[in-house]
Amino acid sequence: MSDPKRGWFSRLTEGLTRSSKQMGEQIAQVFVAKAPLDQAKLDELEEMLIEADLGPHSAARITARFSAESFGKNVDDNDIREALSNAIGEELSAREGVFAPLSGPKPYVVLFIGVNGSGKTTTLGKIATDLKRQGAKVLIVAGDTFRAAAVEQLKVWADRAGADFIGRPTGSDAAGLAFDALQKARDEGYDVMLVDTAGRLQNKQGLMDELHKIIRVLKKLDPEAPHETLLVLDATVGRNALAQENIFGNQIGVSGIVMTKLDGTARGGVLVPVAQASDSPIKLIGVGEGVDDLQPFNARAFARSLVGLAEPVR
Ligand SMILES: Nc1nc2c(ncn2[C@@H]2O[C@H](COP(=O)(O)OP(=O)(O)O)[C@@H](O)[C@H]2O)c(=O)[nH]1
Ligand SMILES: [Mg+2]
Repeated sequence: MSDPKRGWFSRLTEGLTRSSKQMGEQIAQVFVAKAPLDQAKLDELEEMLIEADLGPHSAARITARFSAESFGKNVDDNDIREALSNAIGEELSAREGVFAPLSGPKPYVVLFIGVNGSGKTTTLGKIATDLKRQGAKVLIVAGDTFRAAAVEQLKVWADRAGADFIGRPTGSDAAGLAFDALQKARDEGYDVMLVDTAGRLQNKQGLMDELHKIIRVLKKLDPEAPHETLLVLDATVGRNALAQENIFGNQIGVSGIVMTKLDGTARGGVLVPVAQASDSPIKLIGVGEGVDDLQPFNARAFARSLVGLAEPVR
């Protein structure tokens, strides 16, 4: 469980420890002694970034940025990490997005999509809790009608958050539920409506069809809805996250990405190629299972954590 006294940055850093420790050791090896920063070393750096799941394109660009950094005479391990984190941070800074449901129209409809186990329900629960703390009127919609356990799990989150909840028996039509929920949210003046969805149906096309149908019926009531479609990706699946981004991004359309489980993986580097490949920015990151373990994505902080540097100075 999360300890609120510990900052999210330390949770992120600890989570990425395996990535950053590995990277740290490799950095030390590559840049050992004070030999000049030659092409061979840059090639090794690029290779190391690829091994850390950053992907060939991002690795090449980051290496190019890194090589443009200037180094003093007595370069040490820390200087190298600083330079590398700068290069990664610059690469990602344009990929930061803001999730601000209370600044938009009401009811602000947020759709959570992604494969089973990626963290949709948990992320929705964390967001609901945060919005309730801010005094918002929140409606949670149990759009994963495929599995009974999914509805139960979401209800627990709703109760804990103090948010209102609308669900139907297993096997009910998710789009019909979403339509009725939006009607209710409008009639009753909700600020935000959070819609959970299934991550798997009988087959992939079935799932895509269902998501399209949910979006279609929401638009009947509000052409702007959903105001946000958050794709939830699990960092621990490594480069599979890229394939998922590709499928959901192309077939459904995504307005922001949430990357979860950065607290427990050596594969957090995959956030970089996902951010590069996606048309939509990274908005939030999950750094644990607890309510407070969801944070706005900060490129610089992420980059520092990835290379094993201490908390950024604010
Ligand atoms: N460590 C960790 N676990 C997470 C995070 N987000 C979700 N989980 C866990 O991942 C599992 C699947 O999450 P769930 O929300 O049910 O995924 P869904 O199938 O997409 O709805 C659950 O055990 C969650 O507690 C995270 O950021 N960190
Ligand atoms: Mg779920």
